[in-house]
Amino acid sequence: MAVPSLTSRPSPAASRAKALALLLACALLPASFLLRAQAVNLDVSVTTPDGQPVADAVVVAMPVDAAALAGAKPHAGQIDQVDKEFVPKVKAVFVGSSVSFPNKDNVRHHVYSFSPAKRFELPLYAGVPAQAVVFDRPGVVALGCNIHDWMVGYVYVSDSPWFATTGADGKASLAVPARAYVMRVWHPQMAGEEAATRRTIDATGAAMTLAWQVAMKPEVRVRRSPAAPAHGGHY
Ligand SMILES: [Cu+2]
Repeated sequence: MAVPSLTSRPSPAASRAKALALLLACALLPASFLLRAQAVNLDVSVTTPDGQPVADAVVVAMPVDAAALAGAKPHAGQIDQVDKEFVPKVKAVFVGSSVSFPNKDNVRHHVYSFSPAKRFELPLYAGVPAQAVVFDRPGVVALGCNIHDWMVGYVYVSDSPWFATTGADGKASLAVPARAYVMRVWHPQMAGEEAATRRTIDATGAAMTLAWQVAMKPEVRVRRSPAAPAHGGHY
């Protein structure tokens, strides 16, 4: 009686099929992996029409195919109060994200917003408030402090998880999956509508450079109270 050998060689046809499968796997797998993992770096600059860099501008990349938003998760952000100012002054978060407002000053703050996208109030507090604020609707949320009228800040609640905020040099960089996007720019002092900055791009290759020129309104600021020196004082 013939006992099948454990080391029996596969038929030549099976060997060829195996080799072909291996070749295919080698050829196709890395390509599909790369396609999925490929990120396109968007290097954005925002300036005024006369070339001055615009800091604190929010740049949003909204996928044309809304299905690309599936699985995007909210995150946790933070806006400090330092020397009686909001730091950063403009904070962009993905919708549903929470933001904490730690008070790093030795005076108390009373942070609030009356903006339709999020009405909230953190009554007079020192240190870190117990509750972070969840920003559950897209839009701009203007922040104020009941004690220090000059304190102004903004939470930009983005409907896309792909966004960045420009630095002092007016530049921002976002890494986005390769696909088509409608880009847009927002700034608290911009003269025109955010919608007017919309631009459709097809993000391909390793990197793209994009530039916006945005006309700005002068910033209207409440003067810091002389009774409220930068350091010390009760309020
Ligand atoms: Cu304050």
